[in-house]
Amino acid sequence: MTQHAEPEVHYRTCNLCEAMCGIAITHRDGQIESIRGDEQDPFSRGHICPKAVALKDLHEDPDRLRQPLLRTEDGWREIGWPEALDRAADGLRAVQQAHGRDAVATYLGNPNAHSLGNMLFGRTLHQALRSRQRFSATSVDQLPHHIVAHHLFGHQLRLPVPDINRTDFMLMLGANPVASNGSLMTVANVKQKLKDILARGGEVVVIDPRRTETAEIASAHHFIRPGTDALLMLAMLHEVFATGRVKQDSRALPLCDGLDEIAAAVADWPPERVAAHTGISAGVIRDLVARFCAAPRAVCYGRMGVSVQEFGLLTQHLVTLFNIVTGRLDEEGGVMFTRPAADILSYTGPGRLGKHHTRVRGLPDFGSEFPVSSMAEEMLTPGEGQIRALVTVAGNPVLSTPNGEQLDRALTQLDFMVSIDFYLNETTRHADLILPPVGPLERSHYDLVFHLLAVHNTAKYSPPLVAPPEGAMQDWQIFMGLAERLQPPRSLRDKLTRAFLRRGGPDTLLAMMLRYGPYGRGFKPGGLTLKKLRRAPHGIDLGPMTPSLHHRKRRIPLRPDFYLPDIERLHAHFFSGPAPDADTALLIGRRHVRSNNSWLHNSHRLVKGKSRCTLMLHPQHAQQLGIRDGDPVQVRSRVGQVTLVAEVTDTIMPGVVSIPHGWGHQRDGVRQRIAQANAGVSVNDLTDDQRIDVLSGNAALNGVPVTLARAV
Ligand SMILES: Nc1nc2c(c(=O)[nH]1)N[C@H]1C(S)=C(S)[C@@H](COP(=O)(O)OP(=O)(O)OC[C@H]3O[C@@H](n4cnc5c(=O)[nH]c(N)nc54)[C@H](O)[C@@H]3O)O[C@H]1N2
Ligand SMILES: Nc1nc2c(c(=O)[nH]1)N[C@H]1C(S)=C(S)[C@@H](COP(=O)(O)OP(=O)(O)OC[C@H]3O[C@@H](n4cnc5c(=O)[nH]c(N)nc54)[C@H](O)[C@@H]3O)O[C@H]1N2
Ligand code: SF4
Ligand SMILES: [Mo]
Repeated sequence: MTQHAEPEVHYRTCNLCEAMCGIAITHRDGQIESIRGDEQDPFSRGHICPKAVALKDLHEDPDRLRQPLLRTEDGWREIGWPEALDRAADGLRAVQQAHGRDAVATYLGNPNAHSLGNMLFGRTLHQALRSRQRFSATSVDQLPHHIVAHHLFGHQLRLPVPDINRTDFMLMLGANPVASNGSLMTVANVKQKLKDILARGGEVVVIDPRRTETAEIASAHHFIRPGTDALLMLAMLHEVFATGRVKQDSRALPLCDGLDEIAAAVADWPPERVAAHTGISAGVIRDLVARFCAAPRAVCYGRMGVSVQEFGLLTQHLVTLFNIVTGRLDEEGGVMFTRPAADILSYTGPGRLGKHHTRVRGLPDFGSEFPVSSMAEEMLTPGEGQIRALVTVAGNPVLSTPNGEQLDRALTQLDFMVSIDFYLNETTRHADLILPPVGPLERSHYDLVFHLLAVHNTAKYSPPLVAPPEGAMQDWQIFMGLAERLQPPRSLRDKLTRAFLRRGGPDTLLAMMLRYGPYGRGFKPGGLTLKKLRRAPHGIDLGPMTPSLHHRKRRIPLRPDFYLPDIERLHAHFFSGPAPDADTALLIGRRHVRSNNSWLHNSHRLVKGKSRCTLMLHPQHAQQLGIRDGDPVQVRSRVGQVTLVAEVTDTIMPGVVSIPHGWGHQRDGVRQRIAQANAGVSVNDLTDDQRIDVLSGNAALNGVPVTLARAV
């Protein structure tokens, strides 16, 4: 390489959120000059959001760790990789030898899903530890979606995706894609796609306790009282049956078993019954159903906001049923299944619910993971089976899981902790060792997960922008390094497999998956291969989603036996439980396009300007409490309290308040200078680990009862 290299353009996919935007990075010898949207990317066609440029900040961030850190009495000390891996394995082994395998837990955070190596090699780490105590961010997010997919479609990852490109009516509950850029619906430039629906004469209807950025561009928005979406969906289903709008001649309905029981169950739920609880009038509900059913192509999309509530799983099931009975499953413009080039479904188990239960609260596992709401109590409650050590990978559960303060405390009591992460943050500051992988531009990229969830089939591979520094390790190499020390190969076969994996890495596995995927032809010529993808740096178009259910000759069990009893719980909760206290407000979260969970706050260009970590409340509500815009407000819940600035706005439903998550960087020992200067407070110091959806174990982060007072 010469010192005065010519600028080069590197094409890749942004890995920061689910939208899979193609980016073009101009650089000289790896020094980034600019990042812009790649117009030739067949999926995103030039779209990017403000976060893409933060990839440069992340790449260059002096606070990003590049060398393993060992905790010593005099503070952190940088050490070499072999020593770090030896120490990490020794520490984990010692805990397992003294207290059993399950004494070591793992927590996998969100960025794992955005990394090819982590997706393919995560199992290496789990197999080496052989512990049942596995947790992840899934149970503070989309666990209900996986369980419904597992029950109805036979695999936790067979997730139906809204066909936003071709629909005429999009009904959205608990999603704010204009801020989040879409979720379990990978779509670039979602704002334009929603506008396109309106432009072709269609409708976009948003059901949300806040008039969000998405609601602002929708044709209609209705406030809903947090946590009542299951009631609304029951009434909507009632209306479909009561008015004879069940679409018998659709593709999916004849495949379903259990529809009669469902019809009988919703018969008791006319819209009048739920109007007061939801805050949506019977007339609006009836009209909504009529318009939805009349639209040639329509889709109901329920996301994060309805997963993370006390009836999250029931709600997601009812959303899916609503799409089925109105003839929108597996139909153009409804919800459809994708055909990704690398078939991750066959690489992953179908999922199983309740094979094991947690020790303290008896919560079910799903897909061999326990609900993360139970992680702290499993550390704090003494006895056989107590968690005494933890490995975190790409996660920040102190800020991202309910009752973060309790977890913060629990982590100080562990015998040993290892964090695989490139930041010293609120969680990793408790580790004995931090093992930092290379940054995202220093590794190859292929979206195993998000191609699966994408509204249009494409495939794209990106090589690393720059080679990682000498000796640096990727996540998957760290997993292998630990596995080799924890479980030395026992047979020649083991040795050979490991050698193959170590040499080939994720790219070799990807190449095989492509060859044997739906567009591959094995080793015969003509199929889709990694070599072909390497020659197409913008990615390749594989066409729109197509109907697929009829190919599978499989029935769809609607599982009334599992879901209908939860309607009784719903009934008891809303109709025979104690009336809500007049002084309590209901807390919900929110996302902002310049933020990304807890970990992009160290980019000046993303956090600059007015603090976004505010408490939103309605003017009437504020007036009752004597709170004015800009006042400090103390917010209390069963588990904790925080003080932050009020943002008085009529975009939120009266009686509801909103705080974004991922903030609260004031904790001692964090090393992210820009984030610390823009600390905010953590909403998860208010959310309650005991508030869960008991059917799935998912955290109920929304609708948390809180009280407010002007702080003095
Ligand atoms: N900019 C940005 N983008 C992101 C992220 C980020 O942090 N920042 N995070 C990424 C991740 S990990 C995910 S999972 C996705 C999530 O993406 P989305 O699923 O779009 O989630 P949110 O943007 O949080 O929107 C959830 C909405 O639910 C509403 N809501 C809250 N409670 C209720 C309720 O009881 N009923 C109804 N109907 N609505 C309710 C909230 O007001 C909010 O508008 O975003 C991803 N993209
Ligand atoms: N109250 C409330 N809480 C929420 C939410 C909410 O809406 N409201 N949203 C929930 C949702 S949807 C999610 S997904 C979770 C997210 O929860 P987590 O996944 O626990 O948290 P993140 O903030 O995504 O933390 C990601 C961590 O990964 C590190 N990292 C980034 N890239 C890599 C990498 O390639 N390798 C490694 N090893 N580390 C990396 C970052 O430094 C950071 O420490 O939060 C949840 N918590
Ligand atoms: S929308 Fe998501 S994928 Fe696209 S540029 Fe922004 S962060 Fe990256
Ligand atoms: Mo998420």
